[in-house]
Amino acid sequence: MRLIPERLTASDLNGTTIGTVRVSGSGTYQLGPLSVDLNFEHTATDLPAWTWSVANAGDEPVSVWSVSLVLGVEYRGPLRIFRHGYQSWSSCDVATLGVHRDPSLGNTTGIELIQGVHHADQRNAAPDELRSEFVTVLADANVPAGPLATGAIRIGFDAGVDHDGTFRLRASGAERAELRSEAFLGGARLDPGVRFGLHGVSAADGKPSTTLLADWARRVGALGAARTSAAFQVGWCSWYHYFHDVTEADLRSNLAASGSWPFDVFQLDDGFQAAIGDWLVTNNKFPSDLAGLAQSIAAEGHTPGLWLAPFIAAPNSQVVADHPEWVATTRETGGPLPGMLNPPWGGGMDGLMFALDTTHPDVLAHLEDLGRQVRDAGYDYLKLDFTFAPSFDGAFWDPTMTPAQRVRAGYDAVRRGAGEDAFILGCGAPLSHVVGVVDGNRIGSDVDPRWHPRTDDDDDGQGYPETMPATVHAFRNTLARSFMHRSLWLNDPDCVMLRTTETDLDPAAVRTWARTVALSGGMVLVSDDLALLGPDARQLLDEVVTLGRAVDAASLAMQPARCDDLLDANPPTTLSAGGHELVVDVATGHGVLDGVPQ
Ligand code: 9PG
Repeated sequence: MRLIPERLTASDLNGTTIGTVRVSGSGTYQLGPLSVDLNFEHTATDLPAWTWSVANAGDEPVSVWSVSLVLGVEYRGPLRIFRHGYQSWSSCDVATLGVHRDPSLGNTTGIELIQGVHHADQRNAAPDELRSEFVTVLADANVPAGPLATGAIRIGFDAGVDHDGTFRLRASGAERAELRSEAFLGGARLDPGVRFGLHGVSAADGKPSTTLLADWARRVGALGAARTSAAFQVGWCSWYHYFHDVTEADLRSNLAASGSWPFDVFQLDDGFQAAIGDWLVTNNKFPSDLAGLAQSIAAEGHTPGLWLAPFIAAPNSQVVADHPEWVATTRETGGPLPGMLNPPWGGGMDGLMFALDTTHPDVLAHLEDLGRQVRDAGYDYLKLDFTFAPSFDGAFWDPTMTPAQRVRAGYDAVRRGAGEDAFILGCGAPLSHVVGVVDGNRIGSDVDPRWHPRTDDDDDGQGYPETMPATVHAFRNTLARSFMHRSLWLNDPDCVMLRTTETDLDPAAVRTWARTVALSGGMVLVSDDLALLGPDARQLLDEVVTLGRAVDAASLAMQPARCDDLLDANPPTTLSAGGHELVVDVATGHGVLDGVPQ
């Protein structure tokens, strides 16, 4: 396979091409009013690596949608691409050019924001196009199956805090394709005379795919000052047993039973708040206030943890009533910009939430204050959820900021308030935006007390069935993103559920998922009513923690878990770490660890 730089192209907010120019090495290229400085780095291979920037050399502001370097791809078919998902819940898989299609084309609801949840660019992909966010791997017929196979090419952006990086692959002829390396600015306004630094891109080959990805993550983590040194996390989370219905009595009964369990963090999830957006006031299921709950958790010797969705707010929340100007607006009507639809939240518009404008100084001050207040209330562990919301296309107070900068500004504000020593867990987080600000990050969709999605729980024509709550979906991403652990953050594969009653997971699938979490080296949070757990569950957790700690230590020593069939199976089946190997039958959720059926 070969990658050959061919041309630069840029488009504006309307999707109109600003300019396209052939590329012949490093230099300055004019694309209409835009001037792109492109510098190829000399590498040991003949694979491209470059740094670049874009400036507005004209007299008028330009709203830049994207700037791309298009690479020609010469390959022997079929051509596979590792599609890396945009945010925590977005699915990662392997697709074949000409066979699979982009999930945006399967969204028949007409609601573009659904695509915005799972891609940097919320507009439809082209019909023949496959895309991957932040990083990708290409493998052609010359790349055999197997853990030691080489020949694949990995290409990735160095960072994603100032703008997203998207790879788009499409056929261009017989055994010829184009790979567009797109710096996605999302319509950010570039004023005359302003230069915007774009994140560098580099390609590599010569090693197994999983090693190439681990090398990339280490580079990105080092460049982005990733927060990778937090302690191994073991804890409890209220969500996957109680969901929205959690009460203070539920929290307290589990707290009372937690003394003999090896939990540090004890995290209250969604369901305590007066409204989405009104985080400091508890609802009538929680007679105590936040500080009182934290005191009770700390009194049992645990670190209080709290869930927040700080960048969205319910239409009927106090925060929106007090500060309607804090809500981002749509470009079309100037009305409030939707940030999420989740019917159980209600909120005055049947679960439609508004996105806060994280470019507005007052919103950032509010987020900083929120971080400080929850910390002062006693919560040292914060799970920040649905944080993709400010990345949606809309009108924002500061139109020069990109979607990535809007999300990052929100995280940075919460971090300023919460302090350097708070543990911040990203969730629903665009992965590239949060390197260097989160300590942990959810890397897959929600588990559920079942292996497969509910049969009556299809995705209503949204086009993203692999992101529906189901343990198999969390399993898929845990394998696909195992290489990130301790390079970009601590991976949160999502909770283990140990109960064997009040669940549709059979006991073998319970054990398999628990062992998957262990072998990933990632965070271990239990999400059961502890009253349902007996000695078997406790023994399983102890084994998971022991194995998880060992894999985590190896990950810190730059030996993260590997998924050796990442490009060979969909979903992959095999996770290896610390001399152990888990092979899972994804149809049943039953696994074999080191030859022993679970
Ligand atoms: C709380 C939960 C838990 C969970 C998070 C997140 O409507 N939705 O599309 C939707 C997606 C994800 C989701 C909930 C709803 O889960 O991942 O751990 O904190 O929020 O609401």
